[in-house]
Amino acid sequence: MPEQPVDYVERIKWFHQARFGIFVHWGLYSLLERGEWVMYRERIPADEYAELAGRFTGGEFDAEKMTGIAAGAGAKYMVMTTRHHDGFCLFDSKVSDFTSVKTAAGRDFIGEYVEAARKAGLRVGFYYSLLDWRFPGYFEPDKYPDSAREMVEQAHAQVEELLSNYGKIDALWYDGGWAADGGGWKDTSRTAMAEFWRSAELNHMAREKNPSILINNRSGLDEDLDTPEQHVTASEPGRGWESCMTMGDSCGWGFIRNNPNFKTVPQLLQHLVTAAAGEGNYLLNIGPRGDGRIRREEKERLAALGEWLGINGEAVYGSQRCELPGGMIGAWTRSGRTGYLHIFRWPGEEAVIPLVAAKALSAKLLSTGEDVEVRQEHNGRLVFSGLPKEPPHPYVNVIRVDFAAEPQRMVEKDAAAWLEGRAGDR
Ligand code: JFZ
Repeated sequence: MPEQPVDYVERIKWFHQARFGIFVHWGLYSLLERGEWVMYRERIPADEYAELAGRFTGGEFDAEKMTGIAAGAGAKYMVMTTRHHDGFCLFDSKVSDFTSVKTAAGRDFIGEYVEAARKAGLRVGFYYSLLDWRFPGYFEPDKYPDSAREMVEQAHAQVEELLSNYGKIDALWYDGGWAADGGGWKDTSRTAMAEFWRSAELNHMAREKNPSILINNRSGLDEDLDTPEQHVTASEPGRGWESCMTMGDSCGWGFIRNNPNFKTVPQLLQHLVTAAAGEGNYLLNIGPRGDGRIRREEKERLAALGEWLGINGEAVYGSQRCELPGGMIGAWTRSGRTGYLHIFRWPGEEAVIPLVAAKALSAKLLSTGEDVEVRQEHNGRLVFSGLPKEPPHPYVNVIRVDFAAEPQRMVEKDAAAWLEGRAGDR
């Protein structure tokens, strides 16, 4: 008898604890160094593209190194492309020969990834593209209905393989459920998407195989997780969400040779903190080279994030929403009665947050470990004083504040009361 699906609140606990994951886009396209859409974007014929498999040996792909880099960054899970829109599988499949196991590499990279991730204490996610560009039926389903049907059947078979052959997988990250540009799909709604892929059936099977799995919203059904892409936007409270992002320009998740616009460490940290402040997760992408090596720009940034999380992790992992305003200087996260003020723009010796309707008992600057003087003035103004003139940590500094009650934002009696110093009741 199949196990019963596990209650949502229970299933999603680890995800809320985690807050930070590493996404990996790697495949044949990585060899061409022009992003993961290169086959379609450049209209490379299927046979010509398939020749790349003869060169894809992954000689430098080292799953333990990769998962070590992720764990060192302070990430708690990973999501790796098991196959992207080109249809090339990094796992062993009975229903396809277009895999790394049956071509030059002769390796099951997904198996290696799963084992290494578990060893490193990371949760394991699978990215799986429903669509496969090699099928004419994807682009012209009316003209090639058999091909379209085959493609859908292949997806069902492969998701089943992925959830059968690698033990317990924590997250299933669908992608590519959408209708092709200019293709034969008359109806581009999410309902039509879910009908085309038979997603209800597919996800039912997934949950039978693995009752605690988290499934994202990209098969046309909402399932467990929203997936804002390249921006950090919170879903409504109670709903799981995860913002995925590239470190470089948005055009490429797979390796791009010269990618000059890498985000800075403070930018990445602000995204992570903004996600944590909205009770969501940050899934930050890396795109290894064709041979599997991870580029220096990514390693350096991930190491810096890990260093920061080593000091400030308690303000991020398992974070809750906090009502308090961040003012000009940053954003708040919370854990019960403890508030964490993440300072993005260091104000100097004094920092002020207005409209705080809870008594602050004590405060501490996490980057130095020093206690911070804190007092409360009219209009709920919380004033931290005696701070260092210059930011002690170059990126983001966190002040932890222990409050006597859950830190709530003062409700203003009327919009002008603050002028008299009587914004709220406290
Ligand atoms: C998809 C892929 O096409 C892309 O290659 C990458 O894997 C990314 C993570 O996901 O791209 C998308 C998917 C969804 C949107 C935009 C790009 N969207 O919802 O706006």
